[in-house]
Amino acid sequence: MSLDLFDEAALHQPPRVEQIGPQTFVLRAFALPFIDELLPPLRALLKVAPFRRMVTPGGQTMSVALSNCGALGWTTDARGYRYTPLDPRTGQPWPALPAAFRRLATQAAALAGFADFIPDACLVNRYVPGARMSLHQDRNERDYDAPIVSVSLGLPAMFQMGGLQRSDRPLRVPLLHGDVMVWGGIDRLRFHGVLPLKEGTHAVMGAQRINFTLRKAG
Ligand code: MD6
Ligand code: FE
Repeated sequence: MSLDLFDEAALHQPPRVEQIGPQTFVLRAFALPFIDELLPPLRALLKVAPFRRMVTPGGQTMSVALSNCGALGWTTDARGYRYTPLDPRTGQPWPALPAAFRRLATQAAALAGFADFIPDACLVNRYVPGARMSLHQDRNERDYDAPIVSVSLGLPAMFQMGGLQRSDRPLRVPLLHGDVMVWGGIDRLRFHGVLPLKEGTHAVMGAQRINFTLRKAG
């Protein structure tokens, strides 16, 4: 992959840490030094477990397409949301969590004050222009002590970080290629979502945003 001068410069900046809640942090450009180690395993896992649009228990087909890697993968269907060890499409285990994903997650979590984070699940989300994620809480994980580490690649998105009540007015956080969000502790159950993705083409990722969130689910 070739970098333009801007990317090349960004690669050598210290991480810019923005605190947007008591235990919520945006680590600007944190994933950029990892990109060359992230993209080949990402492509490989998507061959084994391609993106698919899942149906919510309410019967809506999600605009975001999903895949997973790691010991557990998040799925939804008419019966509800849950983590499963097998890809329901194939009956096979989800692809292994790539080592670079795990390293990135552990380092990002540490920078945000969560020592020794070892993820066992990684949900991979694909947004094309128009795709969105409505406000939700992440509450299918077994314990809420572990943080969540979320990596944004490709087109910019407007993330909404709400409060502990659905009715709390969300803060808008623009997330760019390489940004990493970490949240946990007393912020773990905050409502959040993503506004509809704007049209565009990203130099590295094309006309899409890929987000992956690393969790300890089991
Ligand atoms: C997204 N992310 O950024 C959707 N959940 O595409 C999430 O729903 C999310 O980024 C929990 C923690 C971090 C996240
Ligand atoms: Fe979420």
